[in-house]
Amino acid sequence: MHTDPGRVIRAQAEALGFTRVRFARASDAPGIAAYDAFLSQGRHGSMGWMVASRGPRANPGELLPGVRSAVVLGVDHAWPRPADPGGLTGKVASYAWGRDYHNLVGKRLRRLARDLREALPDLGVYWGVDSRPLIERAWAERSGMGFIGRNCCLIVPGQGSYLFLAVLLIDVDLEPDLPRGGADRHCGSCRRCLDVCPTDAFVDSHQLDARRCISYLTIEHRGAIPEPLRAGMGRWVFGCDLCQEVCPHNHAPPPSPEPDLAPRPDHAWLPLPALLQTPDDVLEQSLLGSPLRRPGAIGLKRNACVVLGNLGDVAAIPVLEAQRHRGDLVVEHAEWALDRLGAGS
Ligand code: B12
Ligand code: SF4
Ligand code: SF4
Repeated sequence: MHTDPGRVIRAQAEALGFTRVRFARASDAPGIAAYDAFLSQGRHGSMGWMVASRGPRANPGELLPGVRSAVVLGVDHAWPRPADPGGLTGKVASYAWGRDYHNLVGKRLRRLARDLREALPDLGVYWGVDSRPLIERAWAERSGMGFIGRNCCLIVPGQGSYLFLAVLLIDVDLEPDLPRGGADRHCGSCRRCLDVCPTDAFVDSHQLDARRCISYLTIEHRGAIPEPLRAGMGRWVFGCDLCQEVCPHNHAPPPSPEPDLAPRPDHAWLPLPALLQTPDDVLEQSLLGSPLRRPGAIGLKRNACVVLGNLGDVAAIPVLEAQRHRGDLVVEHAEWALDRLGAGS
């Protein structure tokens, strides 16, 4: 058995395909002041779980009694965007082109935790990716993996933000890696992300109102998309990458080593008429194992109607009219799109 837990953990994490491995002290939780400010302004919208899970986000000891250190892990996911097929297609955020990262990273974390318990039998471990109560970007910032850009993303200077984050808490001390300093040091006078956001979701640098963010509206939000924000969605049918696409740190991201994250056919640009014509259950079945499944068939069809309205192509009229028989919120979004195309009833 190796005696230095840091070396064991780093070696095992790298062997499992984590492209970035950093350590941070975990005596308290980073980022909780920003988190509380976000909640107190209601910027989480309908993501009520963010309120419910505030406690353990602030106190990692609730997740792992005796916690001492955090292992912050990253997986690069950048693949080149497939060429725009044009026509009646909608744009998908790049993180969602391939296999669902919750599965991919989650499986690896489970394996890592198991391997570590074998190598270091007394080790206490708690791990999470995305859905567990950990403010991952703040942990990543503390570990020096990168800095928080004005666009709120964790950016590795010069290598960009196209990476998934995960955190593993452990109950032994590790030599912490150092943070990279103040956020402004790396954004300088650049404000491209703040200027490009089509729905004005940034309240200020490092502060997002999720209720206005296309990512929230198209993925997390379950009801109608507020009308004033629909035109700003443009072609984004699932998520949005604009504030990352314009970032100079993302001009040449390291290519992802994960074939599973490569774009699946039609998953970077969704063919919208086909999506609307597919029965809901068949659509959901076809998206098993993809992040695209999260909004459900109704959410995806709602989004597709908005994008078809924004595309301004009258070829979409028949497929939008065919939604009128539905008894859910897709109908109202189809009517909105038809109005925009000059074909309202
Ligand atoms: C809720 C959520 C969302 C919400 C709200 C996003 C938000 N900005 O708060 C919505 C649905 C809008 C969303 C969108 C996206 N998300 Co999201 N999301 C989350 C989730 C589950 C929680 C985030 C959270 O707690 N937000 C509350 C705010 C206050 O916290 P925060 O932004 O994470 O971090 C702040 C604090 O840490 C504080 N802070 C801490 N230390 C420091 C230090 C300094 C110097 C400063 C100034 C600030 C600061 O400022 C940070 C920035 O606001 C995390 C996973 C997780 N468990 O953390 C993923 C996560 C943040 N999302 C992720 C991704 C990929 C996205 C999208 C890019 C997806 C897309 N393409 O559509 C967009 C990006 C939108 C954007 N510009 O932020 C990745 C980010 C990877 C990265 N490199 O940053 C995460 C980490 C998931 C993962 N496991 O990889 N997301
Ligand atoms: S993801 Fe898109 S909508 Fe959300 S803040 Fe960034 S640019 Fe704005
Ligand atoms: S676009 Fe500019 S301001 Fe925004 S995160 Fe990147 S460097 Fe910072």
